[in-house]
Amino acid sequence: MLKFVSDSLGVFPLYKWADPLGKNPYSIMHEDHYFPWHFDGNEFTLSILVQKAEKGGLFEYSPDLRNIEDENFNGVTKVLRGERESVKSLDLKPGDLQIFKGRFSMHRVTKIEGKTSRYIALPTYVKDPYRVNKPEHSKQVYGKALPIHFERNDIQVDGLMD
Ligand SMILES: O=C(O)CCC(=O)C(=O)O
Ligand SMILES: [Fe+2]
Repeated sequence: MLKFVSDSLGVFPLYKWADPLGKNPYSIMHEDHYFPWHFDGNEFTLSILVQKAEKGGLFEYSPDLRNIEDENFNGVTKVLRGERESVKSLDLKPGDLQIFKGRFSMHRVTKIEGKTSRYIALPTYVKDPYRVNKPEHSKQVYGKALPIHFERNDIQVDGLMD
């Protein structure tokens, strides 16, 4: 899988993420759950949808909204205010496989409507085999931070805020 992702992206070397909470997550979203706009702590994520919501649960993203030279707060603000110009929306089918650059492309999952939960697998990949999420980021996404998140908090990543 690592070789497949590395070859697909043309990124060498590529590593599985060291973050114990973020390295191999899956997400289960029930009715009314949504995942708000965010950037990831890791560069790349592969996703495979396992079960689709009856309605909603769309993966939306703004491709390459920021890069390591430019946080593009202007562009981020526009998307957060609801401007749709740079936003793409994917109504994934079970079995669909994506590789996305979640550190640079702001993304979200829209609200799940109806009783069918959305299941998705989300293995994660990085350029730096050592670093992990910032403690605050880990708390927000996974509900807790572990000692490793504090121990590795000071590592300079790529200059982006989070
Ligand atoms: O569920 C998805 O499609 C995206 C999940 C996501 O953005 C994340 O886990 O950081
Ligand atoms: Fe994400």
